[in-house]
Order: sequence, then C-alpha cells, then structure tokens
Amino acid sequence: MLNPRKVAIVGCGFVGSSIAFSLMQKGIYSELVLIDANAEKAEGEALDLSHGLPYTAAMDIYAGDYKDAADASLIIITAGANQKPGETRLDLIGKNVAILKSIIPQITATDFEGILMIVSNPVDVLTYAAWRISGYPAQRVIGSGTVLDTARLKYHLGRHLDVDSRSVHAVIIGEHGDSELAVWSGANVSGIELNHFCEIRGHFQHEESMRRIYESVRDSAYEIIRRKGATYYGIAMAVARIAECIVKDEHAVLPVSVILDGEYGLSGLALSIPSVVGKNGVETVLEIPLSEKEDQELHSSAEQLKNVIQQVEF
Ligand code: 6V0
Repeated sequence: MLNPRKVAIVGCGFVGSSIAFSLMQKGIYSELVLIDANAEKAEGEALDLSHGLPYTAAMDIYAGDYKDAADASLIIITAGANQKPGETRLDLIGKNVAILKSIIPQITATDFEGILMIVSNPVDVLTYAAWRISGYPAQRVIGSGTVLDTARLKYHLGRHLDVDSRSVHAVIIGEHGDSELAVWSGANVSGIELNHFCEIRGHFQHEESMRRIYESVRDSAYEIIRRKGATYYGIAMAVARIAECIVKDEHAVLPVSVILDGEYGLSGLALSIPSVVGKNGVETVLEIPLSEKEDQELHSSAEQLKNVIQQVEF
C-alpha cells in the first residue's frame, strides 16, 4: 500500500543530500529513505540529517534499499555523474543511462506504485529513458525539468526590475540545457505585460536585457560549477517544490520534464513543458501560446534531444 507521506532518494551526493535537507525543512513527509551505491554515504547523511529533527517536524530518516522504498509515494533519482568544468549535460549520457538501467529494475521488481522523479542529467533524456526502462504510465515518470531554470529566470527578472521574484510570471521550456528557451511572449509581472512593466521600472533596452538575462539563466550551471564544482541548493529547492505539489495534490502548474504524446506536434521524447502536477503525477501537459520564434526554438530543442535519444539503447 502506497504511503503518501513517504519519499525515497536514490543517490545521496551533493544533489540527493541537499534535496533530503530541503524536504526535511518543508515538513511534508513522515518517512525519508536514503539509498546510495555507497551505503555508508547514505547512512552518514541519514545520521547527520536526523540530528536536526528536534528543530523541525517529526519524521523517520534512514538509509535503506529498494525494498524499503516500495511503498513510497515518490522516488527521486539523483544518482549518477555530474558535470565537470567544461562538460555539457549531454556529455553525461552514457554513464547515467547505464546507472538508470541498474537502478530502475530494482524499483520495478518491488510493487512500487508511486511517482518516479528523475533529477540526474541530462534530465530530459534520462526521464525518457526511465519511462522506457520502467514501463510505467507516462504520468508517473517526470523529470525536474526546467523548474530550476524557471526559478533562475524569475530571480534574474526580479533583480532587474527590483520586484519580488514571486510576482514574476515567466517560464523556461524545452531542454534543461543549452537549447532551452524563455517564453517571453507570455511573460508578465502580476498581469502587466513584461516590456510594459520594464518601462514602468525605468528599463527600455528590452532586447538587450532579455538576451543578457536569458544567457545568465542558460549558463548558470556552468558559472556555478566553475566556481564551486557542483550545483545543488537551487535544484534541491526546485525538487522540494515539485514534491510538495505531489504530496498536497496541489494541481499546480510547473515546467517539469514530461513524456510528450503529440503535444506541440512532438512525441518520442521528454521535454520540459508547463504541466498540471498532483498526487498522480502529470495530469495535463499544457500547450501554452508561443510566438512563431518560440515555437521554432522549441522544435529545434526537441530535434536536438531526439537526435540524442536515437543513439541511446534502452
Ligand atoms: P555526486 O555528488 O557525485 O552524487 C552522485 C551520487 O550517486 C553518489 O553518492 C554516488 O555514490 C551515487 N550513485 C552512483 N551510482 C549509483 C547507483 N547505481 N545507485 C545508487 N547510487 C549511485 O553528484 P551530484 O549529486 O552533484 O549530481 C547528481 C546528478 O544530478 C548529476 O547527474 C547532475 O548532473 C545532476 N544535477 C541535476 C540538476 C537538475 O537541474 N536536474 C541540477 C544539478 C545536478
């Protein structure tokens, strides 16, 4: 029987342990299982996190194996190699598909009925691979997608306009990677069209500002990895937000990576698209209005991912 308040994380490196910390702060779960090929690492993280419990909500945190995760409502996979300075996300594909092939059969061998969330990179390709390997219905397999990139976009726009980033409505879609795109045509601040809001706040160089902001978002991971070797806090917050939507059955719209089945005329891949997310995973993939240029960019992003997927053996 599925326990809605139980979550498991596979891979307890920088990203997995930061997600665990972030989930623990949210107080939305009563049980957290940590799984890692390096069992001692998972045990160490579980101990360290547990010592903070007197200052958060009560829950059980322990290192375990796939049998312990069988009744979780969500399994988050962060296992795998991360980008080294100069590497793109797509460079990780061979290593990380092989890791997924070792992990997923151990999950499907149990009677796990929950949602599988992929965070390891390249996240869109691995989400598609996880769907193919698991045989689960598409709505139960999601990737963290561009939820992080969208937060980065809102953050930069918020700074640019000196407004709370939570009042900014804008989204990054496509690949979580170099071919992602910002949907400027629909961007607004509390309903005020973006360029108009920029002018209200004294900014008139729209094209130049949008180009600079987009590039900062797209290149964020490279900039962080160059300075500190890995990125983990932002993604941890993004994953915790997705997990919260699932636990609370929020039906919130988030740009998660989803398996496409004809939306935007695309299929045979996973891509980050705003979707309604609730306790059953992806409820509806939304076909949001795009300008002609954005539509072309989305299709070009999809084309690049499909070329990569064609080279992967499932
Ligand atoms: P890390 O710190 O090297 O941790 C990886 C962990 O995975 C280690 O503890 C390994 O022992 C464990 N591991 C490896 N193979 C297995 C296996 N077969 N079963 C169980 N555990 C295993 O890497 P880090 O945590 O920095 O990154 C993890 C992944 O997240 C990488 O692929 C990153 O590229 C990816 N990221 C994804 C982001 C996103 O937005 N989707 C953001 C940041 C990083």
